[in-house]
Amino acid sequence: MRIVVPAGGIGGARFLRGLRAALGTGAPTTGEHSTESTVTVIGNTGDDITLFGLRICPDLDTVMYTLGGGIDEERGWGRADESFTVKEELAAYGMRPTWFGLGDRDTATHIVRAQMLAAGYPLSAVTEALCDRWKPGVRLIPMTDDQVETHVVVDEGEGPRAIHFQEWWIRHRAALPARQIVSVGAESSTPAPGVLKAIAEADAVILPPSNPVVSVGSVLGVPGIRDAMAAKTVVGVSPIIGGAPVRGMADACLAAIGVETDAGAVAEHLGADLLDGWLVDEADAGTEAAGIEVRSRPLYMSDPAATEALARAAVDLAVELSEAEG
Ligand code: FO1
Repeated sequence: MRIVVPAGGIGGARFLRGLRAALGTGAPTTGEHSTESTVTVIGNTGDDITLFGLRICPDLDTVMYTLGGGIDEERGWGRADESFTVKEELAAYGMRPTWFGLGDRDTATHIVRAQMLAAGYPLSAVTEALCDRWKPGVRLIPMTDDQVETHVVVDEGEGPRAIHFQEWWIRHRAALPARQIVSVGAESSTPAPGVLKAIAEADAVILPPSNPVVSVGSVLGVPGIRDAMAAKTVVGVSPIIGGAPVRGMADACLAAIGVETDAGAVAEHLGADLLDGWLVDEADAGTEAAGIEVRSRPLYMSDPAATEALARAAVDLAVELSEAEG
């Protein structure tokens, strides 16, 4: 099977580990794809930020490290066995910002990326080069090679102002009410090379339990991607269980766009023209969303076996629905 997955950070990366196991693709050791199944990940780049002359791509790196075996499991982002000496030295020079967790090992990734971008390589080529080392066992393509950044409009009393998503997310823990979430540059961006082809050739598209606004939403916001996906069988996994996000602060993002933090409301937000199937947790059994086949099953990715079973269930539902569509 050829599966395409628009993915964001931690939840999406963990789901992809289960999907890779469920399909038996790309064992990271050999880096080879098994002949029968492939997974193409369309990575969110809206989280990207330029700091200290480095281009940092959190969601691309989280997928690459998680599937390549370099992730810090406890944090869910950045490298295992990490240190923060460069961060401390920058702070000693009075460099701003100090709120971003710039790891020493992670900095090597940012230097390679900054150097290749400066040499004129597009982000998709940089990502391919970085993945040559990590061998994630999936094909990882950024949603676009153009610069698209998620900025958040907040008002701390002196009137509305936009701050970068990372500042809102890390410095303010998304606690500053977001009046608007803007994907700066999205409207003039184009899908990266290979994105539309991968979608056209896919047997199914699976939306992982990533943030539906700033991760999956950002990918869908690149002109052309949502329409291409809507033409395929699409199954999503709810990132909301029992009215709360499983991890992260998707509720703060959903509030910003006026969508209720509810498994059914997120499915309806994504739209029946896009979604064919939607997996919700047993806590949300009975959820209905017009025009969408909703099924309930355990959604917590509590261990690798549970994650693989969840991914298998998503694939099975996609096969069932695509056969039903005929
Ligand atoms: N998330 C944090 O909560 N605190 C951090 O200091 C932090 C640093 C960081 C560095 C590199 C990287 O790839 C990700 C990092 N993240 C951090 C996660 C990042 O904010 C992601 O964009 C979110 O997890 C949303 O996907």
